[in-house]
Amino acid sequence: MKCKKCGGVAVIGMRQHRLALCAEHFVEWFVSYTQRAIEKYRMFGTDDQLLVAVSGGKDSLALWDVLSQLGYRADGMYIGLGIGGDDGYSAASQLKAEAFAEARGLTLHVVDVKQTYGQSIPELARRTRRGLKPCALCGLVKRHIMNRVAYEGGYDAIATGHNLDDEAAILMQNALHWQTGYLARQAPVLPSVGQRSLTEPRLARKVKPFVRLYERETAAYAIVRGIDYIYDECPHAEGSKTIFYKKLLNQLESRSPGAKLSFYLSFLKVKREGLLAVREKALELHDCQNCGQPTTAPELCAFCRLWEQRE
Ligand code: Q46
Ligand code: ZN
Ligand code: ZN
Repeated sequence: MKCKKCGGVAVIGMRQHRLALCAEHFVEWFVSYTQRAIEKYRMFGTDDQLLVAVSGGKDSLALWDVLSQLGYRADGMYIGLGIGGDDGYSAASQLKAEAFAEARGLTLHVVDVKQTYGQSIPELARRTRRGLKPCALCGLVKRHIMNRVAYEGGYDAIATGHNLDDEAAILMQNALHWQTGYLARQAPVLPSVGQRSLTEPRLARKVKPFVRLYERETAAYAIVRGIDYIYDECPHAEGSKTIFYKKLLNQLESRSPGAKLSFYLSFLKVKREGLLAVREKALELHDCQNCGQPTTAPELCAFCRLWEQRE
């Protein structure tokens, strides 16, 4: 396989783009493809201060690397979930995130859930009603903390490393059940919600600059760039529906290159054309009485209720 640009040895072939590239041209292409997505979906501009949600994995570290290369002002945020004990998954991924930031002189905010709120995610899950699975709480906790850090730090947007495989798997899950509410809200950019003033959104805008990139491409980018990331998945991800749908989509992709990309991009097109117009009820938002984040609940938000009911 030869690089389409220089004829050198290609390190990756991307059948959906009919494109094979050498290491140098792949990095160049990857960075500019991300920049084009940022512009196409009007994610943010050079004046915006970004907060990158960093897990220590390939996608989030690759994203932080690309945004820094493109000259955006991007700080990182790592949330210590306390999964796997002292030398388990969370501890190991934190080390990767910290080493990445330190080597590049970047700012990383670290919030440890147990130190801040008293219990790790697995402990909290064990103590809640019926012993919920950690994943049922983890998303809610991460969203809350990300919003808090973004709000307190005056960040304009939270950037996450979701790639096309993530988005296509979620889309498949939602489309199989025609969950129109979720489908209407699935997008490369989620606008901010509830503003204290025009410059201080209470729920920060969320952006996903890697939505058009396949997972194998973000992995290849991380490797070519020499990024040291955590290879292991969170142990609680094992057997998840998302992984199942990713495998299904990859089978489809191998029979029909480009199927994943077209599935997702066609969805966005159909949505733009109004086929999925859902009459959204105007959500009435209040400030949570405890933390102040906007919530549809009359008193406490779901996050604060979680910590109330744990005993
Ligand atoms: S980190 Fe949290 Fe994931 Fe682990 S506990 Fe589940 S939701 S699987 S992205
Ligand atoms: Zn080349
Ligand atoms: Zn609250």
